[in-house]
Amino acid sequence: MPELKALLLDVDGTLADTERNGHRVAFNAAFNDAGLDWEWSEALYGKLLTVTGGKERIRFYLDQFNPGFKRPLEFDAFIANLHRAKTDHYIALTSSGAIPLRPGVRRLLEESTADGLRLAIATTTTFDNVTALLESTLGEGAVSRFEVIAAGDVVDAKKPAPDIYIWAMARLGLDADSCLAIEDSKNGLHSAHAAGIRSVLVTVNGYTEHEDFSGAGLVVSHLGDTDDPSRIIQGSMPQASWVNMEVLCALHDRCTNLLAV
Ligand code: XBP
Ligand code: MG
Repeated sequence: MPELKALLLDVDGTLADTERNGHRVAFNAAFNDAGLDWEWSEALYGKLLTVTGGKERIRFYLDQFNPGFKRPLEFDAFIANLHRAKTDHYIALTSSGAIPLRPGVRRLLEESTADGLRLAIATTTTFDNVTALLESTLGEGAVSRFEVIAAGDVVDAKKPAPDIYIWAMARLGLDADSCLAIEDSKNGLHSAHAAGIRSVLVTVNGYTEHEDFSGAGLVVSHLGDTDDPSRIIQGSMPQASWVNMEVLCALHDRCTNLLAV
C-alpha cells in the first residue's frame, strides 16, 4: 500500500475564504483605479469563478458579460496592468489581516508537520498573494513551512488542467500515490485527479457547495475543530468529528487501494 508522504494544498477557498471578500474586492478596486465602471457583484463573481486565474477571469468577463467593451489596441498589456493593480490591492488587503484561515487549517498543518508529512501549495493565484496570506495568518516566515509553492504562471495551463499539481510533485520528487490534495472546488478536484492524485479531500465554501464532487474521497463543510465539527457532505470519516491525521491516512489508504478513480 502506498505511503502518504505529502499534503498538497490549494489556497483560495481552501486555506481561507479569499474569493468573495479578497480577490473580488481587489478586482473592483483595480477597475475603479483604471476608470472602468465594471463592478463584480458577489453573484456575478460566482459565475466568473468557473474560470481560474485572474487574467483569464477578466478575459472571460469581457467575452461573456461585457462584449460591448471597446478593447484597447495593446489588449494583453491592458489585462496584465489591470491584474498587477489587482494583485497590489489583494496584498494590501490580506496583509492587513482582513482574511483569516478557515477553521481547522492551522491545526491540521501543525498536526501533519508533527507527523512528518511534507507540505506543498498548488494554486492558481500568484506567489506574492500566497506569501501575503500565509504571513498574515501564520506569521513571518510561514512560507518556509511549505517545501514547494507551485503558484500562478509557473505553468501555462491553470486548473482544471493537471499542470500545477504535476509541477509541484516533480519539485517534491514524489509520485501521485504518495500525495493527498485538499481542494475546495470542482476545478481543483479535476486538476488533482488529472495529475493522477487519487486521494482528494474537498472542503466546500459558499461558492462551491453545490458543485459536483463525484470521485472525491471525502467532501466536508470544513476541516473542523474540537468546538466546530465538520459536516460530512460525501463519504465518511468514522469516529472523527473533524479532519485529523487519522482521517487523512484512512482516506489515502482507501483511495489508493481503488483500481481507478
Ligand atoms: C483560484 C483562482 C484565482 C484567484 C485569483 O483558483 O481562481 O484565480 O481567484 O488569483 P484555485 P489571481 O483555488 O483553484 O487555485 O488573480 O492571482 O490569478
Ligand atoms: Mg480553490
